[in-house]
Amino acid sequence: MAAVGDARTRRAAVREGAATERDANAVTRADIIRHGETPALVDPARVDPARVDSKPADSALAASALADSARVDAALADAAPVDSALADPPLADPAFRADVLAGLSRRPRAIPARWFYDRRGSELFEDITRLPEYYLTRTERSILSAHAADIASLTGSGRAVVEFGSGSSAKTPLVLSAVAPSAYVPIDISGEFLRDSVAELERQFPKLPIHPIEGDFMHRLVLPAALANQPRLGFFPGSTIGNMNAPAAVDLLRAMWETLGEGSKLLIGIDRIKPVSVLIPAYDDAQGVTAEFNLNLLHRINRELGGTIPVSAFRHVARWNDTEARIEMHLEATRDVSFSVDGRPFAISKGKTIHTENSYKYGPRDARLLLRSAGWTPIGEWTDREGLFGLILAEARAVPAAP
Ligand code: SAH
Ligand code: AVI
Repeated sequence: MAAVGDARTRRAAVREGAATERDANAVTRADIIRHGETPALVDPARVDPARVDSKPADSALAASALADSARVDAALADAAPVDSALADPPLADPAFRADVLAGLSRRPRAIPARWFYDRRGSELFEDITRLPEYYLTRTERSILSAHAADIASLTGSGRAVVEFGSGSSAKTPLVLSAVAPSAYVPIDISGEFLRDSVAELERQFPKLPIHPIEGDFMHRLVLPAALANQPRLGFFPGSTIGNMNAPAAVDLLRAMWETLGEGSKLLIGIDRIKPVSVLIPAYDDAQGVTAEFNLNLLHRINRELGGTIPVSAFRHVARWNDTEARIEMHLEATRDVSFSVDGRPFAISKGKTIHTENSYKYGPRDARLLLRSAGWTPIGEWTDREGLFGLILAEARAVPAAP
């Protein structure tokens, strides 16, 4: 696992390199569009109120946009050495505060998994992807490498590639090299990490227009105007769709359909159901990296929301829920604990948990049905020799009337 110091040094180097090597065009390409900024990402006219129940209230969104703005301004002015920049207390996202306070107040306690991904969380996820037990990343990469030409023959070239939850964009070059895209739009909630990833991609693809978007892909998006009239290919790797329950997954896939438009294609990675003896170690590895990833959520709450959570009083738990076909991650109190978050008192008894993540697994037919439920017709499917992981190419078609 990379030490924090090493990662910081590497990222500082990436930033410095990007600053000195970018040409004027690259500087433009590296500018990140934030959720709610011009060009608007949320198109209120297209938001279906029936699907926004779990979204932040308007006031929270407005406050969130302000906090985002301040955070990114601070990041853009980031000429200071990385260590001193990190010494500044991070600004709290009001949506994070609202989700944590609500999640600790309800029973069972649960906090949405998207809040794992602050900078440290994104770095820890990268460490997870290199673990021997975490078969998902290397398997999906091997499928992509083996079938890039088949995929490209079905997608054709010249599409704008829009990646949802792009993270380090580590798998992206495999796709970009195969499909000769007209543009690339990475979307991620983890802004600093997104910036670093884009800087690396710019070096590898110096002529490719890149339009990064920092934001929550659960909200309806409007793509940058530069993509108007360009055919689109959505890319949603890593089985991130598995971190949503079925209704949320269908909502997201439908929103992607509408964002990308009829005739678009979607290349999506979906992890498959397999023996528990393989699944549990993937989410509870011997080195304890996944435990650190899970516990980082508590550190983040302490850092950003003035929390007083005694992190050492919690342990990482990964369990298979067979009825729901999902891995669950929890943080279990190992003793009775009391703490406050944002000035509000909480208590958790020994043995009780905070549910922090679901990772749903799908059989091949289930995965295709999930896509069809949202208007995506599968047109290609690839897997590895052991059938651990599925990669599906689907097309956005108008759904025919039922017989
Ligand atoms: N696509 C990469 C990373 C997967 S990790 C891969 O296949 O390895 C999941 C990524 O999705 C993280 O980078 C995280 O920051 C991002 N993410 C999670 N929830 C999100 C949300 N609601 N909106 C935008 N990005 C999100
Ligand atoms: C990003 N997502 C698909 C990962 C997963 O496998 O559910 C997140 C993760 N959680 C623990 N390990 C990895």
